[in-house]
Amino acid sequence: MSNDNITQLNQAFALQQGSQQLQFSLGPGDIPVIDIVNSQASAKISLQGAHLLSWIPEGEADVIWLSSDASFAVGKSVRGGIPICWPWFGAHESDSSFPAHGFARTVLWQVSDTQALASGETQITFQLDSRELADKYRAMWPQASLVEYRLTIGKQLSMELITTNHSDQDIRIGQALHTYFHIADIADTRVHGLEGKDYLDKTDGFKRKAQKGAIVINSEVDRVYVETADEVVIDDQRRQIHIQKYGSESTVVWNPWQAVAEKMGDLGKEGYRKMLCVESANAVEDTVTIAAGDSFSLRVLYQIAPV
Ligand code: TA6
Repeated sequence: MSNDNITQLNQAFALQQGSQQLQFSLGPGDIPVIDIVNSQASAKISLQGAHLLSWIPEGEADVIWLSSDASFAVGKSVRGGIPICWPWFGAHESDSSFPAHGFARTVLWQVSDTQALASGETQITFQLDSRELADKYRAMWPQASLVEYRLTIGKQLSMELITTNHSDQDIRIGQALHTYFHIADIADTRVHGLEGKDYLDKTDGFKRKAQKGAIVINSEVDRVYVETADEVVIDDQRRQIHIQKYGSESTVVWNPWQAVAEKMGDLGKEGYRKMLCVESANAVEDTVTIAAGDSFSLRVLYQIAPV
C-alpha cells in the first residue's frame, strides 16, 4: 500500500466532527491503519484482517491486549487485538497445509462505509468478498461468499460479522472473534458464566470435561466450551469486562502460560500474565451451515463495569 492509497481512503471515508474522528494512515509494515477518536472512546484498526488493535473507552486502560513483540507484516497475523478466524476455526479439518484459523485475518479487507452516529459512536463496515481473493485463497475456499464486519466504537464495543452465501449450495463455516483481552494480572483474574458447562480440552487430546466453578488460570488453558450462548464476564479485580453474544454457541478460553509463550516468540516477556483470550466462536461441534442465498450473523458486545 502506498501513500496514494491512503489519500484515496481518506477522501472516501475519513470523518471529521470538529476534530478528526476517523482517519487512515500507513502503519508499520506499510499496512493501512484506521484511527478513531470520539467523545466516548478511541480505537485503532488494521485494514489487514480488519483487525482491531486497540479499544480505549474514555477513562479506561486499553481493553484489548497487543503484544509488545507483535510484528506487522503483509500476510502475517498480529499477536494480540481481535483477529477474525474465518472460514474455519483452528486447524483446517482436511488439509493441514491450510493456515490455522482461516485466512480472513491475514488478507486486506475493503472499507465499505463509515458513519459518525448521532449517539456519538463511530461505525465502520468492512467487506471481504471471496470472489475477489487471490488464487491461493480461492483454492482453499472456492465458494462464493461475502463477509461484512461492522464495528461500532463507543463506550461499548459492538462487532457484527455477517456471512452471506452467494453460491448455489450450502456452505459450512467455523469462526471466532479471537479477542486478546488486557487484564491486570492473570493471577487475579476469574472468568464467570461458564460454570457447569462442558468443554473440549485441547491440552488433553480434546477430552470432554465439565467446568467446576469460575475459571481460574494457573497453567496452560486451551478450551472450547460448548453450548455457551450466555454472557461471560472477565473479572481481574480492577474491572469487569462483560461479553454478550448472539449467534455464537461456543466460547474459547486460551492462555498459553509461560513455557508455550516462550516458544511462540511474539507474546512478549511475561505477556501471558497480561492477556487472556475469551473468544466468541462457532467452532468444532458448532460450525454453521448457511443455505444458498442466506446470511448468518455473529454479534458480540463488550462493556466495562466496575468491580
Ligand atoms: O484459540 C486458541 C488457539 O486456537 C490456541 O490453540 C492457540 O494456538 C491460539 O489459538 C493462537 O493461534 P495462532 O494461530 O494465532 O498462533
